[in-house]
Amino acid sequence: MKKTVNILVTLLVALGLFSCNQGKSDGDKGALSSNAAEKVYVAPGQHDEFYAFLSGGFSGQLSVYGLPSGRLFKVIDVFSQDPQESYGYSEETRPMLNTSFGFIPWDDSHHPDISQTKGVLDGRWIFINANNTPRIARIDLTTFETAEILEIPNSAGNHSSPFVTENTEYVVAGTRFSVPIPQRDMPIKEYKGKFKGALSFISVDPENGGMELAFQILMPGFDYDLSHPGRDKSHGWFFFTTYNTEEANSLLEVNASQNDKDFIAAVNWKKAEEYIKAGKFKTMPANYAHNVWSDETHSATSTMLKEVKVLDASELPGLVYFLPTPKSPHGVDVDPSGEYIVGNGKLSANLTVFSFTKMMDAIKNKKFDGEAYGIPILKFEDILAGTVKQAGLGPLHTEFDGEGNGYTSFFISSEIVKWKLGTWEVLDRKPVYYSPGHVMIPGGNSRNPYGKYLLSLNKITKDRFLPTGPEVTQSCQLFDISGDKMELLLDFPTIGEPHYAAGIPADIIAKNSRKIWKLSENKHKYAIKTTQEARVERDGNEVHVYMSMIRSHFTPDNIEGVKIGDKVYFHVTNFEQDFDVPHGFAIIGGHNTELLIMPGETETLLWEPTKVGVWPFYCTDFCSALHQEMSGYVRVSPAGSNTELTSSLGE
Ligand code: K7E
Ligand code: CUA
Repeated sequence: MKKTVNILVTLLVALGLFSCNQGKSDGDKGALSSNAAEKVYVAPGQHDEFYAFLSGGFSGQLSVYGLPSGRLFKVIDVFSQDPQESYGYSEETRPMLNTSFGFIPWDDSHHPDISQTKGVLDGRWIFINANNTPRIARIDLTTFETAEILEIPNSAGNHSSPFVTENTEYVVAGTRFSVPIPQRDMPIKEYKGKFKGALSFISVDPENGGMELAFQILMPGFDYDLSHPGRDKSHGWFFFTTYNTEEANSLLEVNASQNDKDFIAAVNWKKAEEYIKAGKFKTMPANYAHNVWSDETHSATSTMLKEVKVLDASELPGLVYFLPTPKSPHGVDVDPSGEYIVGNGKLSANLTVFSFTKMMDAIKNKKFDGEAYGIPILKFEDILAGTVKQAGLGPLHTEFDGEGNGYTSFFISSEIVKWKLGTWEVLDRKPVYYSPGHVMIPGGNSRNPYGKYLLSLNKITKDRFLPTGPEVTQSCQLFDISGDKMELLLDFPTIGEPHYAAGIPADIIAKNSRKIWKLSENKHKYAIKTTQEARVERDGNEVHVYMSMIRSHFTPDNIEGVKIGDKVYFHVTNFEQDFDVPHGFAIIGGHNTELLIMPGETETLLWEPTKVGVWPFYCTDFCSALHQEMSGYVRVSPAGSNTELTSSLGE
């Protein structure tokens, strides 16, 4: 009885119906071993052993940390405008944020995943999803910049995304919300049976990473929450959790929790490829943006694409099977061998683990337990590998250490639980502060995890850090998992709400990191290569300033003849060819941001002067002892005046 009450209280806390009074967490200090500080200490001038890429959640960004130190290196602006690097403000980067809904300067990004070759992290690219306006971004890990963004049509709440297959054949994106496909005006009450979910398979060019929406699989109108690829023996399959198999369209917290079991959808994507080859797809009209950054022109282009190939899972045998999984599963995770598929039922105390071998046997022998919308349902008992019993409350996500152990986050009981694959026994548990979402082990979603550290990405911090008003930081906790028992080493604050993270040994990518851009290879339309080319040109009310920057001046630095009503485009090229010498450019009254321009690069700032006068511009990056001298003036005359357009330096 007491247990039932406890479970009830914990559930109420989770549902936000019960005041969460977890109090100050001094109890865990004793759990810190005396040498924890040593284990996270990276001496001055030394480098961290791992990169960790943390999604920003509602910041729409991706932040780059070092492990074990927890030091923040960079925030990559993916779906959000960012003033530091003028991403989404400069003329060159604005097309990256174009969508079929127009310019969207924000999103909710949850899941970074690093590219793989033969099931091992190769560190070439990292992908991340935009939940709100469905998009997938590819970030180049030589530049740590967003290289490509592909909008996903027929999708809504792009959450079960973007996880990569063993050789990065595909990046997969699944819809969280089912919607009318194609979108149309219809009553919401007609949801059941009429709304559909689309699972998107995006092919990735093995040479340059270029993404293309290869095909979509049309599914019943459930919610597709998370996904993971099969690997090794299960390579060729992809697994998606579902909830709301009730197909409720209102009060989901009650109406979508009716069924004892929802499903994991097992998708045979090699079969899908066969169906595509055999022409069994429908071509649907669509409208979605494909935004590509060019390292040659230092500019982005945005193209609208008009159709998509769709496979209907209800009509194509062998494409999808349903694995009944208790109780509104959230995460689905596949162990390094590809044999075990873990369903994390968020309203369940047990973890359900399926066997890929048993699943294949059941499919071969056609042992089904009915169907849903023409998709066969397998029998729970036939495919069950084992259950991790009473491991905790509210399991969300699992990762693996490559030593035969799984690590699962339990949101409600606020702990990480280590358990053994095959025997399903619980080996260790540690409290975390508080309410973990994902856990991350570097390479934990590949054939080859680096099982030294585990990050717990926590939703709530309460008293863990100095207070900063009503909004307090979210955080990570770093554990050493190299021993039998997990050992808490460090708390560190994060940018935004880190839902998930991806980690990789630093030596895989550090050596490829780009240092400068070669000025001689700069193909930007408005680039200049010598100061002789620096100039101003008028084209109607557009003024184009071809400007260079080098320590410690701009060429030109005096400009006259700009008039009210002009659109002034400063095309600024950084002539430096040394590592770590960016210059900035900012002008008074600018309506966007400064520019921060890397050596060899050209960027453009649009300025529309609103006041007559003589207005200064300056370098925003402290670049040399004479940085404060790096400045200039623009004279702005009234509209219609006949001040001649001129530019000069040192006259
Ligand atoms: Cu569990 Cu969006 Cu992966 Cu957050 S999700 S926790
Ligand atoms: Cu250039 Cu400061």
